[in-house]
Amino acid sequence: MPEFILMKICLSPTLDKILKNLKYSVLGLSLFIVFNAFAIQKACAEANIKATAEKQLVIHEVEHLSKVLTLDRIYKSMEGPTDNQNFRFVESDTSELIWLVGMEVDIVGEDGKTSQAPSFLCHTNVSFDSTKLNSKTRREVFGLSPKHVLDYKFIDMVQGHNKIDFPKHFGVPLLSNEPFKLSSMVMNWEQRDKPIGVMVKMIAKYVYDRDFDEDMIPLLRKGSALQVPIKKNKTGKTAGADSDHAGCATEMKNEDDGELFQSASDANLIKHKDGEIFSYHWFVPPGRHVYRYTLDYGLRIPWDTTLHVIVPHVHVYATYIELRDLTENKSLFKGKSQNFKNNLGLESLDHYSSEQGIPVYKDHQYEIVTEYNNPTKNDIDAMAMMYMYFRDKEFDKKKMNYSLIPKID
Ligand SMILES: [Cu+2]
Repeated sequence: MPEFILMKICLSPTLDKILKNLKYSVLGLSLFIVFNAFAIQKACAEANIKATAEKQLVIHEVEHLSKVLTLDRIYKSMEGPTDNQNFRFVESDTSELIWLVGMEVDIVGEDGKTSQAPSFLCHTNVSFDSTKLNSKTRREVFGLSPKHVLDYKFIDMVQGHNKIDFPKHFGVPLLSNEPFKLSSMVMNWEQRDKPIGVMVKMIAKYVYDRDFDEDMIPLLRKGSALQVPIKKNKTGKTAGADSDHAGCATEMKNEDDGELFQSASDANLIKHKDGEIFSYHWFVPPGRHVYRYTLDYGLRIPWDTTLHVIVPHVHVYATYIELRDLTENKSLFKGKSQNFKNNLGLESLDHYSSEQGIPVYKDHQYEIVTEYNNPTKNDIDAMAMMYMYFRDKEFDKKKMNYSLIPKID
């Protein structure tokens, strides 16, 4: 008990905290001082060292609530009510360097406080707003070359994975008052008697660069998705299925085994160089199926570097998602997923986070593999993505040019 109080006081230099602690512990502390003066001196000296070190770990949080989103019927993945808002970490006219170090997303009730089922979350993401700060200007401000290409989004929180903390001293460099877009979607697997209103609460964690004596390690985020080729239907038209996929005309052909699949939405179709159409949102028939996809442009990194964080995204009934280095024929990461007991949503999904990281190469070939085990009699929709954070070999805060920051409304 005395050690705890002592440490707390030593580590809490503000007067009000000291007084508060003293108020509740004056007797214990007095006795402790009388009998342990030398020990206090020594412990305080140690605590001061800790306090100095702690200065480097002042993590600020900014909280944001979506509008109320009403769930009045079944909404599957990617079909639920959404909220789109503008977002800044710090409301200020002056810009300074901050580092995003983590994020947490929770579902709450209409009061903005009461916890609701995490399975209502489809996704929350934060992206750059190029209409307010275009990528060319942003690169110049951050002192980056044209080969340093940012993905549109820089953080995604998804069902089964609603919290991420980057490894210690790693972060994504941002301007404190930079304008971003914040987008959230909820979903609902159950038929309900009454509509339910929920809000998405997002807490972003950041640190000020000025609070650090040593340099943070910059992270660059790149997302990669498993894609499945879609075969044109008999009319020559390539299209996705309707959301209820009744009368669906689109066939997806897995080239490896000739099995036929269906695209789950028109919005996620991608035309490849050879003209073939792919989708990263598809239907899985009943039973167990493995899908593999070689990433066309590798990991899309401009340098050989290390991979420190992987946040995967799969839908319910996925059993795992894996990243493989095909050049070296080895598995780099395999994340297993777990459904809720009632099978209505993803309860958990392994992620990867490491200070040491995994060596990755700009010229290697990589593959994403996933397995879905569909126990129902119907097709279910699927995705398999990885949001990866690489050590950024180019960013150097000494090359930042704040004078190039345009006036942003
Ligand atoms: Cu998805």
